[in-house]
This record gives sequence, C-alpha cells and structure tokens, in this order.
Amino acid sequence: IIMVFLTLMIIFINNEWHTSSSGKTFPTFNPATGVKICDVEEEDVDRAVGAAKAAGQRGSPWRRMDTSSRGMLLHKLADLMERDRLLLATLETLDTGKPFLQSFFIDLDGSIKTLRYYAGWADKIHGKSLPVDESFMCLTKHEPVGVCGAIIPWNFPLLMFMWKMAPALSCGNTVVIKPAEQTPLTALHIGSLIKEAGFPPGVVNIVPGFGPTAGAAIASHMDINKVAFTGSTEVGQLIKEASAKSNLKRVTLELGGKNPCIVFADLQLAVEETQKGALYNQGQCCTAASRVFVEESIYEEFVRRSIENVKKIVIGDPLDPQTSHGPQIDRQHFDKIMDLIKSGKEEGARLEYGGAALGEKGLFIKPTIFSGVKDHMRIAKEEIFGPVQCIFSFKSPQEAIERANSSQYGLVSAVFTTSMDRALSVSAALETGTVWINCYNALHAQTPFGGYKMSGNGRELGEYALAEYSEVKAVTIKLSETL
Ligand code: TXE
Repeated sequence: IIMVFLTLMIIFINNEWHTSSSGKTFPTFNPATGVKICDVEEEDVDRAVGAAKAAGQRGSPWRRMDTSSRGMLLHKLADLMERDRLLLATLETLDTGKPFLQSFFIDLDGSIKTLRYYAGWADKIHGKSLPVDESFMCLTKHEPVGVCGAIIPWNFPLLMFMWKMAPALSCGNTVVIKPAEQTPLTALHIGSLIKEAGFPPGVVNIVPGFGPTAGAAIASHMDINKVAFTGSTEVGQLIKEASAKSNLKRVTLELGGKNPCIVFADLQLAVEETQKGALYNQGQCCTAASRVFVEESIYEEFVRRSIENVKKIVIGDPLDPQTSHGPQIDRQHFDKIMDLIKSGKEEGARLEYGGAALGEKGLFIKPTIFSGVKDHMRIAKEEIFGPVQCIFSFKSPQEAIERANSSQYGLVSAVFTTSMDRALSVSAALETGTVWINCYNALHAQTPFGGYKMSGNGRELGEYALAEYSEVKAVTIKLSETL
C-alpha cells in the first residue's frame, strides 16, 4: 500500500500539493536495500516563502486566531500523528534504515510529545510590566518573528521537524521547512496532516530539495526572518555567513559533537548506557557518546564488559521488530565511516570488536569497539557519526575533565559515579550544553538542548526555545497623572 501511495511525492505550499516549477525531481532510496522508494519534486523556496509571508501578515486568519485555538491546532496535529503512527514509523524506517521499533517508540513518541508540549505554551506566552524610572510605565509584548526557515537533517527527520516547527507555530510564526534530501517522506506526510488538522493555508510549507540549492536559498532569503538548522558544523558556518550577507536573519544552529563520557563507577550501568549512547541510530547522532573516558582501575573490566554487551545487538532488516541495528544512511556516509575505522587501526588503537562492513554489498557496518584510543588519533577528534565506540583511560578527575573539554565541540557529556559531590563538581567543569549523570540520551521536550563552542548557537526545546521564536516589543507609556 505504501509503495502505491509513494509514486511521486510533491511540494506542500499553501495547503496544496504542487509540482516543482523547474520540473526537477530527485529519488529517495531505502538504505537497507538500495531500492528506490519514489521520486520527489524539488524545491520552490520562493513560492513557499511568499505563501508563508502572506499567511503571517497582520490581519490574517493565523495572526487573528486566539492563542488557545493555536494550541488546539497543535494538539489536533498530535492526535493525527497518533492515528497515523504506524504509517509514519514505517515511512521513517524505509527512508532512514533505522529499526522500526525505534522509529515507532522513540521518534514518534518524541515528535508527538514535542507538539503537545508547545501546544500547551501557545496561550501562555506573554510579556511583563516593568517598574521603570520616573513617570512611565513599560510593558513588554512577545510577538512572532515572522517567516521561520527550518533545515532538517536525515538522522531524525520527523523529530527534528517537530523540534523546529512546534515552537515556531506555538509563538505564532509561519514556517518553510526543507527536509534532508535523503529523507523527505515523513515530512511530506505531515503536510497532509497539517491540512487535515485545519491550519490556515501557508502557515506550514514543505519544500524538499538539496542543501546548496534549497537550503542555501532559505539561508539567504530576504523574507525569511529566522532560520533553524541541524547538521554539520561546516554547513552551520555557511548558514551564519548567508544570514550576515542577506538580511541578518536570526540563526539557531545545532551542529556536531565529540561527546565525552567520564566513568568513575557504577560499572554495568556505565557499560550499557555509554554503549547505547555510542551506537544508537547506527551511531548517527549528534549526541553520540564518541569518547568514553574510564578510570584506570576499572578500565580493563569496562572494556571486557563492553565487548560482552555489544554481542546482544541484532543487525538486520530494519522493518523486522527483532532488529536493533540497521544500515548507514548512504554510500558517501558509509565510506566516511569506513575510512575513519581504517585510520583507527592504522594509528594504533586496539580493535576489540567489529571494524568491518557486514557482507560485500549494502550499507551495514558491524558495531565497532576500539580500546587504547589516544587523544591525537583521528577517531578521537573527528565526528565519526557511525557505530564506533572509542574507549580511553584516565588517572585523575582533573585529567579527565581537561581532556574531555579539549575539543572544538561542546554538545553533550555524561558522568557515571555514585558520589553526588563528584557528579556536581565534574558537571560544573564540563563545557557542554547538556550533562547527563548516570544516564545517556535522556532528552525531554521540557529540557533545553543545544551546544557550547562549535556545537551550535541557541537552544531548542523547553521554555528557552520560545525566546528564539519571539520578538520582544517594549511599549513605554508616559503617565501624566500621579495619584
Ligand atoms: O550534513 P549537512 P551531511 C554531521 C555528521 C555527518 C556530517 C555530514 O558528522 O557525517 O554532518 O552530513 C542541508 N546550505 N551531521 O552531509 O550537509 C542538507 O540538505 C543550506 C550532524 O548530511 O550539514 C540537509 O538538509 N543547507 C547532524 C542538512 O543541511 C545545506 C546531522 C544537513 O546536511 C547546505 C547530520 C547549504 N550549503 C549531519 N548544504 C546533527 N547535528 O545531528 C547542506 N544543507
């Protein structure tokens, strides 16, 4: 049924489906089989921005809508996603290769919860009255920023879509969203749900396309007031540059990571959580636990248990509910990972497990463990974005912190310890936007997410994200009468 439904996916603008004005299409593939799923119409950013701008103008149905009704629309969309959960999870797995149960439980759950969380905020976004000097009164109002562009990666297509769209709509903005070229399918199904939920035309527009064309057009568009991007640090830099050279649109960036975990104690928990952190989604996570520092006294036991633990992973057809590990997203990415694995072997890290592709063809890579990793090696410095766990040893907490912080990145980190003192002192010293204590990948719609240093700018999720999608207007009133 899905294959019939997916003959040609088209562009969603103004609550209608359009073909590309350039006539261009591009294919999307199932990474587990290499088989083409369907063709997708390519871009039309200008048309989408025009629709979004008109939909967000003063006096438009969207701008005049009660804030509580705005919240109800977001809840309605969440209801429809719950209804179509099976279809959406299947599409996500077909397009990304991620195991079905992960799509169904993690990606769909996170997406729906994000929508509901921001649905709740819609009528609670308000300013303040300020005690200003002399005979004045000052009120602040939080207004929409305008047209918000969103550029989405392929590792969590639906979840990243919701992390950007939900707060933008909750604050009353309109959006133009570009899914990643590898994974446009769930975004396009959301288009049909947007219409069914009853959002006014033009509030949400979805333009599949490539980075250097559609993505770059969003970053430099004069009528887009804000852009939110998740992807590589290199492209993040291009987006900031394009903003500076066009209209200084606001930019939030969620970029790469080389995330340290520091393990002092609680061995079995640390083995399981850090390995899940390193290998989840085939290692294709900005939060991947890619540098695991283990205290010298427990190092050998940690490595031994990690090897035992990795054997539980089931590699196979992502649609099979038994499968816990699928293929990498595409050939280019597969080659990049294999090259980094080769460099690890050549630079003297000890290969404890995996280290090779599975089978001659296809994009499956065996979960891989390196021990004896040294800070100068490429696998210790570069974002691998693949199923590779790198284990280092350390002697003192000071040394571990210094090495953990010695990175251009600062996205997430984790500490495993039974001492609350140690947990608090180490988490205070770590230069990352998130610190997990005795857990990993513990993400919640209520909790802000974003990076220090070159891992990004701004925060997604939680109340903090609302500031990224609101303009603050100060209204100052002269009081002529004092009583
Ligand atoms: O990322 P890109 P790629 C990291 C990870 C991965 C590497 C490369 O290390 O190995 O990046 O992956 C759009 N202007 N992450 O090449 O190119 C593109 O179409 C505007 C980390 O896939 O950054 C897609 O929609 N947009 C990460 C999105 O940017 C452009 C998630 C991401 O693609 C553009 C993905 C341009 N010039 C990769 N060029 C994370 N932080 O989770 C591309 N794009």
